[in-house]
Amino acid sequence: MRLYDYAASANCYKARLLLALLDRPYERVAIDIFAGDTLTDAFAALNPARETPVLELDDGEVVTQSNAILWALAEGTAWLPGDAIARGQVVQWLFFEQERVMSGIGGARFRIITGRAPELAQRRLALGRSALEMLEARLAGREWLVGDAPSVADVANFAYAHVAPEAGLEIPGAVTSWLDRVRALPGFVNDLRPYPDNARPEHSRSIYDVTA
Ligand SMILES: N[C@@H](CCC(=O)N[C@@H](CS)C(=O)NCC(=O)O)C(=O)O
Repeated sequence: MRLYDYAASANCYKARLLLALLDRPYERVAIDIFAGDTLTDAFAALNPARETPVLELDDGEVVTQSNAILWALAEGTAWLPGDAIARGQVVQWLFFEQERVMSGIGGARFRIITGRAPELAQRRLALGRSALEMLEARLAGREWLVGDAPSVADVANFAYAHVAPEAGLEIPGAVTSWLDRVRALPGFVNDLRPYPDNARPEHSRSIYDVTA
């Protein structure tokens, strides 16, 4: 199993975190998304969206989209409940993560740290703030996002929620306690790297330099 992966991407960190929690061995293929590594024909053949992470199985099957990777890896483990409603709620929080946590917190943090698109960064920041408020409301009085055990819903949402202060966002109390519960899980790792210099627009060749 191979993970095409960028060390400073929290979408990629999600996959690395679940693999660590599951204690599953894998080969890590470093993709420098700001040095043009996703702009090659070879990478487009792997993922036409030119994004990391990409999981490639030993039989050649490929899964893209970080939360789809979490789902595929978690099937049959304690990280994905068996009950239909609980599974529906896990999907609910995976979509929430992409719509609000990644787009809001992650989108704002990326643009603020690397000095890109200030107006868009402010809109993303407002979305990120509302995401934290919604997480706070969900987590008040409960330990995990779904049911009474940790699941991939927690892994996915942890990835960008824990770096919210790097976008200038304050993490509220119930979310802080939940982040600490995730950090205390056996096998937990945090190998998310800071954005390097070549993430700044004047040095960068990535999909962000040809789109927004
Ligand atoms: N919805 C996708 C988003 C993936 C994504 O945005 N990946 C970024 C890194 S966080 C990327 O690889 N960008 C490629 C580039 O900038 O060239 C997912 O969850 O996997």
